[in-house]
Amino acid sequence: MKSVSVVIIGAGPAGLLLGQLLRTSGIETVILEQRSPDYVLGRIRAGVLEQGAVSLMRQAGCSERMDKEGIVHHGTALMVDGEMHRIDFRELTGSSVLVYGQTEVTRDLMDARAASGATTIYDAEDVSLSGLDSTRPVVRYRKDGVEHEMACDVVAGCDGFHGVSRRSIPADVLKTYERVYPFGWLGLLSDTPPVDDELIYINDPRGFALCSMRSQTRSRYYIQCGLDEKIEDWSDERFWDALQARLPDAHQSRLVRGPSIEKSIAPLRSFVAEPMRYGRLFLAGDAAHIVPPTGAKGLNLAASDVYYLWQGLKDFYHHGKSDGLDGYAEKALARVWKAERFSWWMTTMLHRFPDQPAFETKMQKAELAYLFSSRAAMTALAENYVGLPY
Ligand code: FAS
Ligand code: PHB
Repeated sequence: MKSVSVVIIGAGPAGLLLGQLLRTSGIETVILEQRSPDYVLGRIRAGVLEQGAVSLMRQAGCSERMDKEGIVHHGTALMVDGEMHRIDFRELTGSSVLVYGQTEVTRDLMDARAASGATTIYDAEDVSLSGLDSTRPVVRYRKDGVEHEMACDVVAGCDGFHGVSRRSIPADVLKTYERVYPFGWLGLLSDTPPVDDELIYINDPRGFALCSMRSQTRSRYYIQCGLDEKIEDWSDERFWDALQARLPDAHQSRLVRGPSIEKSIAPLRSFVAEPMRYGRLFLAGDAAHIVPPTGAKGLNLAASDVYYLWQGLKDFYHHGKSDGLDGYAEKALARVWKAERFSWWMTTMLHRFPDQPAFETKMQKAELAYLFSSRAAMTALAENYVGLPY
């Protein structure tokens, strides 16, 4: 039976970043991905990197294009009742974020892995895990109709929310926590210039909106929509009209419309699975947790999970010590729950909930009024947004 040190399930950002970092530490991996490379690259998702994620891309040797094309943002704007309020990350925390799309992060990691000659098996079907409570788990999959199996020391479950890894933890061991929000985000990507130099989060009576970007010529927009909305009912023109109505007056005339490159509806949920480890299986990224994208934490949490797992595996293979792996779940979850809180808080504060009671609306307004009146409150938002320490 073929054997390898670490089998990584999933070639999204978590799996690819882990693979690259382990390679820098001389630890061999095989990645199994159920989809094709084009399919993985076709998913349009996150857009903002914390400094921790930026640093890991540099340590993985995959940062050349990111450092050249990424856009440093020293703040963001929140627009409430037509008034713009800037949160100055640099002044409040001395830090910043980098605007660089997840698609580009994934592409850079894919290219680096291909150049390294490490094995990534795309279109791997029916991946299954066994022996997770032994010291030599076995991973099985089918490729081009042929069944394969691999023995390994460790399985890294980086296969996202719908993957097989979390489902491989016995039901009587796994505990999940979830909140599903009564709305989604309708996102549009267009080759048009952004409406502002920084992101704008909008709390409008018609619903939330977000003006983001991928570059100076490519914009990413979101508007809050009902869970019953269907993408086929949203022409580009209908999207642009709905977005424009939610923009601050000064930005109305600056909105440049253009054909959508991508348009999709994403549901919003908060979700955490505990423990993030079962025997020799370690969950990382969306396989273990989901946040509503309002706080731009999803991709960044995958990065911090990967950092902790990389450190634990280095100790295991280089020094024969397992305390890094034994402490992985607790350490990762401590940061996950703080990001879950921040993402829930940003979502609750900036969205209009269907049939929102008047008291909740008053609470939202008081929360926002306090935020903009208090340096301490704005510093709290800023330090969570730029990323809490690993
Ligand atoms: P991913 O889901 O990216 O990757 C998992 C990989 O595993 C996939 O390629 C999948 O094909 C593969 N896989 C699944 N099951 C498998 C199996 N059985 N066998 C083999 N492979 C398997 N985050 C933000 O910060 N901002 C955003 O705006 C944002 N928008 C999002 C929109 C959507 C629709 C979604 C779903 C997520 C969004 N996120 C956003 C979060 C997102 O960026 C994730 O946090 C990020 O993709 C996490 O990366 P991974 O953990 O690698 O999971
Ligand atoms: C994005 O650019 O896709 C993006 C940015 C910030 C968020 C969510 C999404 O909070």
